[in-house]
Amino acid sequence: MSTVNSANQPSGHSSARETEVIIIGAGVCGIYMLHKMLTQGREALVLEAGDDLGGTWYWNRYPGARFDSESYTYGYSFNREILEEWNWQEHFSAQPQTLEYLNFVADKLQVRPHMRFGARVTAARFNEQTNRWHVQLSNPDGSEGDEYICRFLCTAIGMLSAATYPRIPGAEDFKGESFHTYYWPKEPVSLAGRKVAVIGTGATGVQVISEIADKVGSLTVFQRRPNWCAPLHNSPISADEMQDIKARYDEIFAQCRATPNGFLHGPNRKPFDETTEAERLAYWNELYDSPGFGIWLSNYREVLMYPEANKIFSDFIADKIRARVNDPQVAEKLIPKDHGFGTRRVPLETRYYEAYNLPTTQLVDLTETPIERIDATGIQTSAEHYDFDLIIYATGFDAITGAFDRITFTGVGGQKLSDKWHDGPSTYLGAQVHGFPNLFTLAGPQSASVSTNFPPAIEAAVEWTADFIEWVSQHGYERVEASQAAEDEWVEHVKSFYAGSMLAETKSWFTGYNSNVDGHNILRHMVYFGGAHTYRQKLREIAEQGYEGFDFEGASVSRAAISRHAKSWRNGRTQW
Ligand code: NA7
Repeated sequence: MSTVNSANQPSGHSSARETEVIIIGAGVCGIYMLHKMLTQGREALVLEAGDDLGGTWYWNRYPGARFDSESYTYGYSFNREILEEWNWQEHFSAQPQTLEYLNFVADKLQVRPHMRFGARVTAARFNEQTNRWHVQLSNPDGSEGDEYICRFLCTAIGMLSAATYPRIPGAEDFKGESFHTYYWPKEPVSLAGRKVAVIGTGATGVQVISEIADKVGSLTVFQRRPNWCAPLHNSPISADEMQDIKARYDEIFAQCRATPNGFLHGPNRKPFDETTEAERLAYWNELYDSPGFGIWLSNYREVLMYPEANKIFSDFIADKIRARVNDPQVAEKLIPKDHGFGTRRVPLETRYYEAYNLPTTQLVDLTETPIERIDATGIQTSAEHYDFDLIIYATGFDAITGAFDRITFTGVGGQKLSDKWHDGPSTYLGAQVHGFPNLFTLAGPQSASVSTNFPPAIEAAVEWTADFIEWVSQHGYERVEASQAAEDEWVEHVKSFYAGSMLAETKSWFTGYNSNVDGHNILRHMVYFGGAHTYRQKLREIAEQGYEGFDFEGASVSRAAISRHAKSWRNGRTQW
C-alpha cells in the first residue's frame, strides 16, 4: 500500500489493506512517530478518529484551554527549521495557537498525506501465524469499517483522551445545552446572559471557570474536592523576546533535560530545615509571583516528601486563597483539606479565586449537598434545585489506560489487553506488553511521559522506538515481544517509586482513581515516578545491551551476537 489520504478513501468495509507501520492517533506523539517512520523509508499510516490532527489540542477547545508549561518547552526540539520559523505568541500558549503550531509542523514535515482522519480504531488483533496486526475501524454510524494489516502497530492515543461523565441520574433528560470540556463544539457557544453550571474543579474546571465567570449571566460551580491552585502569570511574548528564545533554544532544552520532570523548573536543593521562616516566606512569595510550575517543582524538595514540610507550605497557600476570596466561608470551601499542596496535579490559574468574588458566581459544595439528579431544567441537589441553560462537565478522564480500554486489543492466545490490565497496567519500559508482540505503546502507561513534561518525554519515547524498529528490521526479525520476566521486573521497579511518595499516596488520576469508571477505586501503578532522566537512562541501557528483555523471532542470529553487535550499532544513532 502506498500513501493514504483521507480525501480519497472509500467508506464502508473493503478488503484489508497492508502497510508496514500503523500509528493510532495524530496528536503530538503520532505526528512525530509518523515523521520518524517516513524518514526511515517505511510505509506508515496514521489512523485518527478526529476530523483533523492535533489530538488533545484538536479536541479541548473549551474557553481557557492553554498550556501550564512554557510554550517554548512544549514544542518539538528535534527540528531546527521549525524552531527558527515558529513564533510563540504567549508564554503559556492557548489552545488555538497550539493547534495552529501542530498543523504548521505537520505541513512542514509533509506528513498530512499519510494520515487518515475520521478513522476510529475499535479493535486490533495479532495474527500469530503471520505476525501481523489486523486493525479494525468503525464507520461514523457504528458499523464495521475498513480493516488494515500492519507489521508494527504503535499507539499514540493520549493519556487524557477518554473523557468521563459523572454518573448522575437523569443527565439525558436535560433540555438545555451540555458538553464535556473535551468535546467542546467547534462552533461558538453563546455564554452572555446564560445560566451556566460547571461540574468539576480539576485543572480543566479551573481554567474554564476563570475564563467564563465574567462572561455569563450566572455561574454555579459544583465542587466535590477542591484542588490547590497557584497563579499562572501568563503574558505575551514580544518579537524581541522570541528572538532571544530562539537564540537560547539549546540552553532551554538542556535545562529541561536536567530537571527531574522535564520542565524548566528544578527543585530547590537547599535543605528545608536549614532555612529560616523569613527566608522561606521570601522564597515562597517569589515563587507565587513567578510564572509557571515553579511553585510546585522549584520548591524545597521536602515539601513533596514530608507531611510536616508539606503542611507548612499548604498553610502558606491557604492564606493566599483567604486573601483573594472575599467571603471567608467560600474561601474555606476552596481550601483542600484531604490532601496537601502538590500531591495532586496543581492547576495553574488566572484570576480563578477572584471569580468567586463576582456576585454572579456561586459555589456549591457537593460534600455538604450532593447532586441527586439532573432533570429537564437543571440540577437537583439534596438542598435545592438550580435552573440552567448550559451544563459544562469538567469531570476529567479515564486517564492513561482509558484510551486502551476503548480498543479491543487481542494478543497471543486470544488474550485481551483490557483483561490483562484489569487491575492496572503492566508493561516493560512503558513501551511494550508481554503477549502483544510488535505493539509499541508510545508514551504509554508506566513510561515517564505521564509524569513529566509531555513533549520532551514523547520525543525520547518516539526516538527510542524508532531506533528499535530500525534495529529489529535490520536483523530481519518478524516478531518482537517483551519477556514476562522483564515486564515483571519493570513493574516492580515502577512500584518501588510509589513507596513513601506523597503523590503516589493521594487519590487522583495519577494513581488511577476515578469514581466514574467501574473498578477504578484501587491504586494502579500507572506512572513512572522515577524522573525523566532515570527513565531515559534505562531506555539507553536496554538499547545498548541489545534490547535486553525482549524476545525476537524470525532470524537466526544468536542473542550473544546481538549483544556484541548492539553497542557498535548504537554508536552514531540518534542521541537523546
Ligand atoms: P481531573 O483533574 O480528573 O478533574 C476532574 C474534576 O471533576 C475533579 O474536580 C473531580 O472531583 C470532578 N468530578 C469527577 N466526577 C465527578 C462527579 N461524579 N461529581 C462531581 N464532581 C466530579 O480532570 P481535568 O480535566 O480537570 O484535568 C485532567 C488533566 O488534563 C489535567 O491534570 C491536565 O494535565 C490536563 P474529585 O477531585 O474527583 O472529587
